[in-house]
Amino acid sequence: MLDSDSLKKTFIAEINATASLAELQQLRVKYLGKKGLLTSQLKSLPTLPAEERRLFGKAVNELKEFIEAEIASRESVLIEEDRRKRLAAEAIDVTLPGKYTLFGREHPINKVLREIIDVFVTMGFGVEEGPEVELDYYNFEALNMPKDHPARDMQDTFYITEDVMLRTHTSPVQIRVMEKKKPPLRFIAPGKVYRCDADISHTPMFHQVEGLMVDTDVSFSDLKGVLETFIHRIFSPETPVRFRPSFFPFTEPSAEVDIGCIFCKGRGCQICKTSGWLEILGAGMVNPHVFEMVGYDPEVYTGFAFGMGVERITMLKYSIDDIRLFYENDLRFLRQF
Ligand code: 2NM
Repeated sequence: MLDSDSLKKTFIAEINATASLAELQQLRVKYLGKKGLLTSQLKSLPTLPAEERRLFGKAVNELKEFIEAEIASRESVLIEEDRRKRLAAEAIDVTLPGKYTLFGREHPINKVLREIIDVFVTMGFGVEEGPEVELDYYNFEALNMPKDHPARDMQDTFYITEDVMLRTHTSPVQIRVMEKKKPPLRFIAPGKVYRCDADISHTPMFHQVEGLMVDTDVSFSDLKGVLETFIHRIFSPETPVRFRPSFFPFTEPSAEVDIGCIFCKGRGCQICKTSGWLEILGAGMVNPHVFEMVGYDPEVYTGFAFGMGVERITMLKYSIDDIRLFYENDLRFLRQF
């Protein structure tokens, strides 16, 4: 016998509990499928007495239509719910901050180094490089600084062995090039150098550019012309330049080159120690003894040489008061250049 009412009640409870289209499909199979509850009810139809058959058949059909209609309406509810969930998950919040890409940029020291190289290349100078781990002979001996020379005390050297060290200047590159090539020569040697020193104006590693020009008639006025041109290109064409007598073992005569203080315009301030001038370069005529060391005849050839610290020039160019800022990797500093 068909208990239409209890079957209907069970069905209503079950359909209300369905939470997905998959569950609804399972329910459809359970009631309306080939081996479903309603189909098996209809199988008992031929066994019933004729007068009951009509009523029973009608009840089963009504229940079937009811179930089909309920499933169809539940299906549209679930489809709509599904769509809303999918849209909510796909929603884009256009008020969120965007993802942005951080671009790298050239370090200020490399930027100024490149500008310095460019000025000398424009004046016809070549560019030469050499090892950062250097022999005593190239770093000191050939530059007229023998082992007992007091000038060696001026440089606190990082020694690796007694005869091997981190180069304290790029001058050894000039020696190596002169050993290999005959004059005329005109080149600069940019690169890293090392000195055991650390405070607001010294780092254990810094950058230098040294230059050398050798020919049969190179004069001190050639040196002045080249360095004045360099300074006027790197700073401004109005920058005052002054050459002041000095001493280096590898040049004679030697000079230190000053520019008018860019902070006080020459009036005198704390930075230029009230002198109105700032030292930016060392230079001179190559000492004849250095030429002898590389096999050049000092009676035939003359030459000028100069050297500068790239960090110092960068600090003056951009009014930076502490050299350590270059090597702290603080992006707030590095992004300004
Ligand atoms: C300086 C100042 C003066 C210099 C000399 C030489 C060499 F190898 F040719 F002798 N190279 N660099 C030189 C001269 C460097 O730096 C302050």
